[in-house]
This record gives sequence, structure tokens and C-alpha cells, in this order.
Amino acid sequence: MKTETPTYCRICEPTCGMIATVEDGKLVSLRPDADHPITQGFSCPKGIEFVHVQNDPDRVLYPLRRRADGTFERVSWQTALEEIGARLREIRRRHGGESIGWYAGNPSAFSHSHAIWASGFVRAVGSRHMYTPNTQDTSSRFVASAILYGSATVFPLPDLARTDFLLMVGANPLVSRGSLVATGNMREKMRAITARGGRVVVVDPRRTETAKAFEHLPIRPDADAWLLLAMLHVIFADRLVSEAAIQKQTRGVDELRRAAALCTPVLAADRCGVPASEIEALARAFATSPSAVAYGRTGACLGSHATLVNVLLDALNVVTGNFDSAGGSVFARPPVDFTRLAKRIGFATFDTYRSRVGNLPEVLGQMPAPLMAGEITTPGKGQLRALLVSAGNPLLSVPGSHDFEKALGQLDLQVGIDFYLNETHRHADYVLPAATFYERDDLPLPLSEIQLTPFVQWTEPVVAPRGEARVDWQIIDDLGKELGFAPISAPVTKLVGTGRVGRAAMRLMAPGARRMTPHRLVDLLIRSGRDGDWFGLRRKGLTLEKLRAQPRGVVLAERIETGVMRKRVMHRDHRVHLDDPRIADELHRLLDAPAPSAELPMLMIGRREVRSHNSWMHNNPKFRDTSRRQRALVNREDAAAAGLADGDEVRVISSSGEIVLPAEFTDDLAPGVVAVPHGWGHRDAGWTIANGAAGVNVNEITSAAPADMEQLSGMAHLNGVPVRIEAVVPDPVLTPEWSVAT
Ligand SMILES: Nc1nc2c(c(=O)[nH]1)N[C@H]1C(S)=C(S)[C@@H](COP(=O)(O)OP(=O)(O)OC[C@H]3O[C@@H](n4cnc5c(=O)[nH]c(N)nc54)[C@H](O)[C@@H]3O)O[C@H]1N2
Ligand SMILES: Nc1nc2c(c(=O)[nH]1)N[C@H]1C(S)=C(S)[C@@H](COP(=O)(O)OP(=O)(O)OC[C@H]3O[C@@H](n4cnc5c(=O)[nH]c(N)nc54)[C@H](O)[C@@H]3O)O[C@H]1N2
Ligand code: SF4
Ligand SMILES: [Mo]
Repeated sequence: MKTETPTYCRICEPTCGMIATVEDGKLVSLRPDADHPITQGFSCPKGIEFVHVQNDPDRVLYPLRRRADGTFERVSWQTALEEIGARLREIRRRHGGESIGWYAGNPSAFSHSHAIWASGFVRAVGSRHMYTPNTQDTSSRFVASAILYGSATVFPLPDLARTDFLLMVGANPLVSRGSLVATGNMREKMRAITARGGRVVVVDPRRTETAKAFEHLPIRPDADAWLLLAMLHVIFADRLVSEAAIQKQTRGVDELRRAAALCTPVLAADRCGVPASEIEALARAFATSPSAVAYGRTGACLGSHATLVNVLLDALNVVTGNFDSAGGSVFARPPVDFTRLAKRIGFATFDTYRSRVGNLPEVLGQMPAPLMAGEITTPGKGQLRALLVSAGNPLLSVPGSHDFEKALGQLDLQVGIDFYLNETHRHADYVLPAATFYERDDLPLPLSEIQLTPFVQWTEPVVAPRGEARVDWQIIDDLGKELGFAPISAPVTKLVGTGRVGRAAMRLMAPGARRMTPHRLVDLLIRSGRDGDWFGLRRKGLTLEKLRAQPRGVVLAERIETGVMRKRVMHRDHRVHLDDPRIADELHRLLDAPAPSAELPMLMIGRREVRSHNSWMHNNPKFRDTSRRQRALVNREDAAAAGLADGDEVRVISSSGEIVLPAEFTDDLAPGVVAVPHGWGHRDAGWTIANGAAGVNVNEITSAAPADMEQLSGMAHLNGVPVRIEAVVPDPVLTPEWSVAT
């Protein structure tokens, strides 16, 4: 039997509508859904090729237990859960719950339940060892929001549909498909800006796919703060600010004005490599455009001044009158007010406690992942002894891989939850088979905080889980049962409040009577939200049942609202705080920053590719083609200076180590910059094709030393890493005699 079902991809943020063709219970093809209200037939190759992941012969389909010789044997779910349970109970008895930790990787965010259940588990066991990719991705953005808006869960979005000027700093949406903003086809949305006479300026050290399609402003890596501060210098000096907006929306602009006054375009030009005249022209064009918005993503988030860069991006928007207004920086209109909810359940935290090792702050209850190795190896109360890793591959994705790999060997227990036996799980004691997103029902509600068109879509599973795979939340819940708790046990009143709607909910549901399930959670949140039926008080409102009857989802409003900062900015005065002492400290640190070292004169940045997705999309038959190998991009001049010939391998050396990989010469990078994609270095793991595609793990040469992390947010420094390059001289011992010239 053959069926075609509308559903959606959950690999990355656009969550593209897909039509899944299923034949006799097997997913046979995926194609973009032309009738999807938001993505309208858009998708990328990864989304279509997910069919290889779904049916991959290398998938982990049964619980696995490691044998003494390092190989894995199949065990039953009951055996796996009971044995893991017994070992966790023993660790808790001997060392306390605070010695148990969890790393939940990127895909856990694309589910209605996974991330919530994992962090619930860690809280319930009484531990602070909750880790995610955030410190390799977004923590600096969250901390900027905590400071400016009073909550780490406030995300300003670029109003692409209405803006006249998009200043894009460190993002490559033509490849990444857009991050911390979701709107379907980004290329089309950006083209529409230029088609209506506006501008799109892409600030990036590399002439990326996006930069080529729009205006490119090349910049030295890790120097955006200089550019942005100098733009503010010009805007203040030329009185191009919106005094009305400053008065109405901000607090403490003078602090920023004073710091900006010190950063002249000439000074900034020297540090960021953008000529002073271009900084001036850009600042004036931005400030005098009818509307404009500055937006940054990982290129803005992973440098040594990452929080400050995010603060300055937002400051540009605010002081030019482009905050909370059409065409500027705007807020989503989610069906559930997560900012308020997060406050109510105590989730929206920043720096309420610090790490045992490295003294770095928590952000949203998560500790910096680069600290994991030190937390495992440093004795004392709270030493990390059991680590569960779900939907993540920290051995490849977190800086300091060498030390992390060694530390993993010291754990009393390591458990992986995944559908692949990835490099991290190679070291695990147990690997539990997870269902894919096409094998589970879903509505990743938190993503509604980044949607430019308010929209919700529930999906049913498209196929049954293969083998004995189980849905992540269920596995986490079962592990909780072994330890005697429910990972998610928040009383209903905490989720829906105690007002009129909360009371209606209480009448309808027996609070706390049943274990929380994702269905119940989604239903509670949707029904109590602004579009909900308020448990009978509003007949036309949404419920989970109603959503299920609409397989292509529901558009909640044509566009997001503006003029909502009183509701969205969480400081008591509902103003944007520009005078926080932590911003002032970061401004001083920038202005006092030392010039780059001569020993490591080049700067390494990352690079994402269309068919790669972090570490887990390389087991695709397309990667049998050698043209898809990982390469370091090197400028031709640097290549010549290092004595490299085309096709040679290059040695990239940082203060943490060195890697060797094939080089590709380019003019798309300025001299002095090297770009190396992350997520490679597959070896000995359970993916046959990816192992063959090999590559090297760039995080072997990035640093996990607490001192190298951005102290304000605990952010890893992964872009603009000081390096030098060398040609790989063939080892003389290995040179065959016959090749020696006579
Ligand atoms: N195909 C594909 N898509 C993906 C992913 C993937 O691995 N592959 N990963 C997903 C994930 S997890 C995320 S977080 C998003 C990320 O989404 P994006 O941030 O849009 O993706 P990147 O390609 O990393 O873009 C970052 C850009 O910043 C530039 N850059 C590096 N350093 C600097 C700097 O110091 N200053 C400036 N101005 N620019 C700099 C890089 O050259 C790069 O072009 O993408 C998601 N989408
Ligand atoms: N040097 C450097 N390092 C980086 C970055 C960089 O730009 N430069 N980018 C960083 C960023 S932005 C991110 S987000 C991280 C990503 O880092 P991680 O999240 O640690 O790693 P991924 O490679 O995304 O691994 C995802 C794993 O989850 C599994 N998986 C996929 N879906 C599911 C699911 O639904 N359930 C379960 N249980 N498993 C699933 C996959 O098989 C894979 O093994 O990498 C970070 N690391
Ligand atoms: S852009 Fe590609 S990978 Fe991302 S959600 Fe859409 S189809 Fe999936
Ligand atoms: Mo990410």
C-alpha cells in the first residue's frame, strides 16, 4: 500500500513542509510540499536525502551494550534500562545525584519533548551538569538578551518582509537556510528586499554563497565589534539617531555614546580591516534608510567578544529607531508566551550559579559544554561520573576533543541515545536506539519564537519506528522511572498559571494525577495560549484535537506584530538597558584588546556546506563521491607563501594542536584567513560511508580552556581562532628509495 502524507522536516529551523511517500510501512521518498502555507515547496537537499538516514542499514535499531573488547552486543530494552538504572542508582548513592550529567545535542531542540525531558531529568536528579551545543552556538545571543531585555529567551527577529536594509553579520542563510529566524526560503525573502529597492549587505570574512548573491563587505574574523561600534560612532556623531526611540525605548544610552565616541572609523578600520570610508558610508546608509535591521548569527556568536557583538547589533537597531517597528528588529507572535512561561517555571535564568570548574555562568540552566572534560577529571563534590548523551556528538562538536576523549574513559557510566553509533557513542557503555522525527508525532513549540509568520503544525508519525527504536522522551521518562522520578512533573498550575484560564484548566484536568506526556503538555500550552480555547472559555480557540484535524497546520496571523515591547521586554521598566555595567566592561575589554600574535598570524573560521549538517549527514551515498571531502579553504597568496601546491594537504596549527587536511585555494577569503568545516573526523564509528569520507575534527585545535572562553557567557571561541599554516613535508623515513633523486 502506498500513501502520501503531509508532514515536515526537522533537521533545521525552516522546518520545511514535506510530502512523505510511504510504501508498505517504509518511507520511500520525500518531496517538498508545494501547498505548505509557509515553506511553499521549498526544501534543501538534506531534507530530501533524509530518506537515506531513515532507511540507513547502519542505524542502531536495538539497545546495545559494550563488551569488554569494545564491541557491542544486542540486549533487550528491559535489560538495558534495568542495568543503566542500577548503575545510575549506585552512582547516585555513592556520589550524589549531582554527579550525573546530560548532553542533549542540536536535534533535541526540534522536538516537542526531547530537550524539555532531558533538562527535566537533570533537574530531577539534583544535578547542574546539563550541557547542550548552546555554548558552541547561541549562548552569547541569549546573554545579550538577558542583559538588554531582562530575559535570555527574548529573540529579536529581522522583519525581512518589510525591511529596506538588511545588515547581515556572520550568517550564510543560502547554505544554513536561516538560523534564529524561520521563514521558509531565505534567498527569496532576501531577494524581495533588493527587488523593492532595498539593500542586503553581508558582513563576512568569506565571500560566501550569500555574499555573492548580495553586497559583500569583507571583514577580519572576530572583529565585528569594532565595525559595529564605529558605525555607532558615526551615527551618534552625525546625529542620525532617533531621539524619540531612544527616549521611549531605552535606558542609559549615554554609556554607549561615550564608548562609541572612542571608537573612530579610522581606529576600527585598523582592527577590522574595513576601510574607514566604508564604515562611514555603511553607518549613514543604515541610519537613513526608511527601515533597517542588523541581524547576526554564528559568525557573530562564536568570537572572543560574542556577547558584545550581539549587544551592538541590537543597539544599532534601537538607536536608529528600528526596534519593535515595521522593517526593523521585531518579536515573534508565538501561540505560547514562552518568555513568560520560562519566567514562571524558573527556566529563563542567567548566571544564577557558576560551574565547579572554570567558574563560568549557567545560561538557561545549561553549563558550558567545553567544561565537560574538566568536570569529569577534576575530583571533588559534584565530579561528573555518569554522562548521558542524546542527539549529540560532542566528541566532534565541542572544543578540546583530545582531552574530552580521554576524559570519557574515566566515566563510571556513559550512555548514548541516538540512531547512529557516532564517534562519541563509540566510548559508551550502552547505546539506546532513538526514533527519527518521521517516526514520532511532533510540534516543536519553542521554534514558534523564531517564526516570521505565526504558524503551528502538528504532525503524526509517518512510519512506525524501525527495529526497537523508541521516541526520545519515552526513553528519558523510562530512565526517570528507574530512578524513581518523573522528569517533567511541573504542576499544571505552573504551566498555565492560576488566573481565569488556569482555573478553567484545573476544572477540566486532574492536576498532577497522570504522568506528563508531550500530548498533554502541548495541549495544555496551546489551549492556555493566546490562540487557545482557554479550556472551554473560548469556543473557537485551538486545542490539540483541532490541530490534529489540520495536517498542514494553522497560520495564526498574517504577520507578526510591532509595538509590543511592553509585553516582550522583561525588565520592569520595559526598556532596553544599554547601561548595564557588564556591557561597559565588555566595551573596555574590546578597546584594550591586544593586537593579534605574530606566531599565529592567521585566523581560522568555520564553514557550513549544503549537504553536511554538523556531524551527522555524512553517511549518505553522495559522500562516496570524493569531491565531497572536507577541505580547508586557503587564500592563494597564503598558499603560495606556505609553499602549497594545488591538491596538497595543509597543516593548520593553533595553540591547542594541529590538524592536516586537503587544501582548496580560493580568492573568496582575504589573505590571513583559513576556513575549516566542523563535524568531520569520522573514524571507527558505526557509519560505514562517513568513516570512509574521513576528514579531520577541527575541534582538536579549538580550545576548551576556561580562560579561552568568553567569560560573560561561557561561549566557546570557534571563529577567529589564531592559527598558522604549513605545507606538509613528506616524512623522509617513509619516502621510498626509488623516489630519491640520484
Ligand atoms: N547545510 C547546513 N545547514 C545548517 C547547518 C549545517 O551544518 N549545514 N547547521 C545548522 C546550525 S546547527 C546552525 S547553528 C546554523 C548556523 O547558521 P549560520 O550562522 O547562518 O551558518 P554559517 O554557515 O555557520 O554562517 C556563519 C558565517 O559567519 C562567517 N563568519 C565566521 N567568522 C566570522 C566573524 O568573525 N565575523 C563575521 N561577520 N562573520 C564570520 C562564516 O564565514 C559564515 O559564512 O546553520 C544550520 N543549518
Ligand atoms: N568548530 C566548530 N564547532 C562547532 C560549530 C562550529 O561552527 N565550529 N557549530 C556548533 C553548533 S552551531 C552546533 S548546533 C553543534 C552541533 O553539535 P551536536 O548537537 O553535538 O552534534 P551533531 O553533529 O548535530 O550530532 C547530532 C547527533 O544526533 C543524532 N540525532 C539526530 N536526530 C536525532 C533525534 O531525533 N534523536 C536522537 N536521540 N538523536 C538524533 C545524530 O545521529 C547525531 O549523532 O556543533 C557545534 N560545533
Ligand atoms: S532547509 Fe532542508 S534540512 Fe532544513 S528543514 Fe528545510 S528541508 Fe529540512
Ligand atoms: Mo547550531
